[in-house]
Amino acid sequence: MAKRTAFRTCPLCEATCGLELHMDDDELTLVRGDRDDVFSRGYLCPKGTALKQLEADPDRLRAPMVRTGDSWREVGWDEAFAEIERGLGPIIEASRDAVGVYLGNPNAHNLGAMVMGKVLLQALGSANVFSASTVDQMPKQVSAGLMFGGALTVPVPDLDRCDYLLILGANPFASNGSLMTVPDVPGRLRAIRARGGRFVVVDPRRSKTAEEADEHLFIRPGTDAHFLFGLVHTIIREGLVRLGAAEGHVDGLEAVSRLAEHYAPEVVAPTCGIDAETIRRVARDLATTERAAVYGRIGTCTQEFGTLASWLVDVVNTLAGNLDREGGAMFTLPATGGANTGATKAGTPAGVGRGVRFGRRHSRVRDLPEFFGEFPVAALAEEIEAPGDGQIRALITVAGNPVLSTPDSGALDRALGSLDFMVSVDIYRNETTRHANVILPVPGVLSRSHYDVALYSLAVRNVANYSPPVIGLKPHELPEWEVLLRLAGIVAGQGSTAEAAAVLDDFVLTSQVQKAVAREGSNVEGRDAGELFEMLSTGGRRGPERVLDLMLRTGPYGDGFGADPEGLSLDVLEANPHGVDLGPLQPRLPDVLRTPSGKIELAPEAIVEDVETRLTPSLARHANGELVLVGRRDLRSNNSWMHNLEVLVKGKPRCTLQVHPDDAARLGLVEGADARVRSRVGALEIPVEITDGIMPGVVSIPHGWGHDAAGAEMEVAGRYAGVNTNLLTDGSQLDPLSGNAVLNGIPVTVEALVPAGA
Ligand SMILES: Nc1nc2c(c(=O)[nH]1)N[C@H]1C(S)=C(S)[C@@H](COP(=O)(O)OP(=O)(O)OC[C@H]3O[C@@H](n4cnc5c(=O)[nH]c(N)nc54)[C@H](O)[C@@H]3O)O[C@H]1N2
Ligand SMILES: Nc1nc2c(c(=O)[nH]1)N[C@H]1C(S)=C(S)[C@@H](COP(=O)(O)OP(=O)(O)OC[C@H]3O[C@@H](n4cnc5c(=O)[nH]c(N)nc54)[C@H](O)[C@@H]3O)O[C@H]1N2
Ligand code: SF4
Ligand SMILES: [Mo]
Repeated sequence: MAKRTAFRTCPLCEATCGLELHMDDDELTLVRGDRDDVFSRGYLCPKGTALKQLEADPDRLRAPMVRTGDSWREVGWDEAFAEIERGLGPIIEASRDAVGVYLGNPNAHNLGAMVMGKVLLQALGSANVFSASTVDQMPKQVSAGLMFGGALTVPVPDLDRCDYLLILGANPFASNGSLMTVPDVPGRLRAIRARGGRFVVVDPRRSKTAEEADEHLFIRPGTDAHFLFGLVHTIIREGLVRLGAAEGHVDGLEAVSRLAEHYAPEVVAPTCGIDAETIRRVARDLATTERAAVYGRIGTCTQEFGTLASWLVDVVNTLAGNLDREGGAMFTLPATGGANTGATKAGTPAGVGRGVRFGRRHSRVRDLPEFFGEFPVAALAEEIEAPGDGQIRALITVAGNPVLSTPDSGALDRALGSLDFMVSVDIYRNETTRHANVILPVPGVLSRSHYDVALYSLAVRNVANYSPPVIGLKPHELPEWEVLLRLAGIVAGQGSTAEAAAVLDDFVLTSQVQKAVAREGSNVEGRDAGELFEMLSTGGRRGPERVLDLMLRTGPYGDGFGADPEGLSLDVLEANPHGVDLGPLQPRLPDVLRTPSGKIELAPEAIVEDVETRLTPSLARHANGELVLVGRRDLRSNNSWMHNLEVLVKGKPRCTLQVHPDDAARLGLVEGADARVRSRVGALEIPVEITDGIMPGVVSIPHGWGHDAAGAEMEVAGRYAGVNTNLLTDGSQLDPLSGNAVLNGIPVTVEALVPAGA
């Protein structure tokens, strides 16, 4: 076989770039951007090329590992599963809630986990489910759920047709975009300017995206909701409300007007640090530019008013007539169906659905409500540590590193050390998985298939692209989805054999088939479920592929699309290795809605209450000289887990404390020297980087660092350890509407460790 070229979608971030992989037998020798990819057209970033080093990384786990005390040994799968049955068995027997689960970010980029991961949760039946969502996008899911009726009914900016984009709390030049699936963000943002449009960035830091923008507005951390309300106030006061496509589909406009009265630009300006005239100008630009959109991301979510800011982004989009309009903020129609397809029950008017409900359960210690089936991860440590009925005594982590990624992680680190049993499905022994009793490794990127089930529902074009595995599994490897099914077999009491996993695999397909057959207008509606099951099973497909094939066939393009009368299926995608373009985003109102009223709920009750009880009173807060901490991302990072690749971490240190020159002078901080940073919950020491690219009164530390934990085995990361900023973030600070952690705007004090001039 020797030399060959293969194509696949990069699974490392939300941008879904097509990669051209040069292979020599099973060895990856070169990574390039796939110029024929229908979506990315050859774009890639340094992480994409680092796939080569990731595949070859000697520290990546290749066999299951079992820990005894401080020592680890490699074992076979049978022994690893037997150890897990021994460890989890008695704990489950006492209480299912005693086994917690934490799902990390890479699950969202993993076909096997997306399709099969749920079975593990169902089989376990524990209330104690946590994920990275509550240190990330939960506020957006809550606001979208309340406004539009679905957790993934999130409008995305129609980037390629937009002429004015207001970006808050996002740095897509570094992150490559999030809740906005789009390869080559830099090129597409520059294209807005090239066609005479503009983009404006609101951020307490002058990020790379801000540098490239037409205008950058420094904003005091945590005050996006105030600023956005200032826009709403102006749009209403100046008679600029145009509902456009949303006309006739909106409830709650009056309530919003009433709330907005308190937020005149002059009133919010001293709170958010953006002057009143600028607020008016931005509001007018948004309302009068034909094709305009507001987009907010991590800085607007992981903060004190996360849900309110996320909600207001879409309120502004709606009032300015930019919702569901070309070049505005639009809804997707993903090929795998499910969310956003607009298929309703027979006899239900378009847009009417069940909506969302929260708080069906509450966490044991802090009584925090559940959102979309999970508890805030900020509550994980206390649920492990506080004794009593329902205490978590065992934990399963899948693709997560909460010891670095969740607030007050010093407390979580200690809590994990006190568990009776822990299992991690992961590719490294890192800060989190070092606490596990058993680590189950999964095969590398090249030996798994890929399809972005989650991310295509947020893509700025409707696309579908399937990547088969590039190399085969080695004899001792199990695909990740099968590892998850075998774990599910164990917690279901059916054992961890391949046969038990196969039964669960069939079960997943059967339930999906039954749902499709029962769904109005699903194009297999009313068909014989058994026949359909047989049809999908021919050709030897199993596992996630088989389910994906069903999703595509019964999805909105399954009946035919464009010039293709056959319709989408996995066969079609296999024949199109560069992907299938399903066209630009289309108007979706009202079909996309799922609210009980069938309307866009502009003023949901919970949101109105939060505005009245927390946001409006906070208008009295002005800058008081206190320093606050925010985060940032670097192009060459991926949260906590790609720091073991020398090509990405070498060069000038990236884990630094950014400080404005005025603050540095006042505090006696010296470039390159260490400073001590303290918050209510912790302290750390970190080198200072003085830059006028950050607002006075604000300091910044990136997350995902701090790789000096004893017992982790990531040699390169250990040499570039950095410090863990989540030692400073405070687990008691949550956005109450979503349970999301507050990771930006943390009050801190900073002192020089080596006094200036010493
Ligand atoms: N202060 C602060 N904290 C933050 C953030 C912030 O902006 N500021 N951002 C937050 C955000 S947005 C996120 S998403 C979270 C991320 O939080 P987490 O998901 O907890 O952390 P990651 O660093 O993504 O860790 C991913 C884990 O998955 C493993 N892994 C990688 N690939 C695979 C795979 O294919 N299969 C399996 N089974 N494991 C794999 C890695 O080894 C690593 O252990 O961090 C959050 N934390
Ligand atoms: N290279 C790289 N790419 C990534 C990741 C990574 O770790 N590295 N992580 C991926 C993940 S999991 C996610 S969720 C996405 C996140 O994608 P983005 O949301 O684009 O994340 P950041 O690059 O951290 O940009 C957030 C910006 O918010 C600003 N900010 C902080 N607080 C506030 C505030 O209160 N208000 C406003 N307006 N701004 C504020 C910060 O200064 C920062 O510039 O990136 C993804 N892509
Ligand atoms: S931008 Fe994201 S998807 Fe594209 S190559 Fe980089 S890491 Fe991969
Ligand atoms: Mo994230």
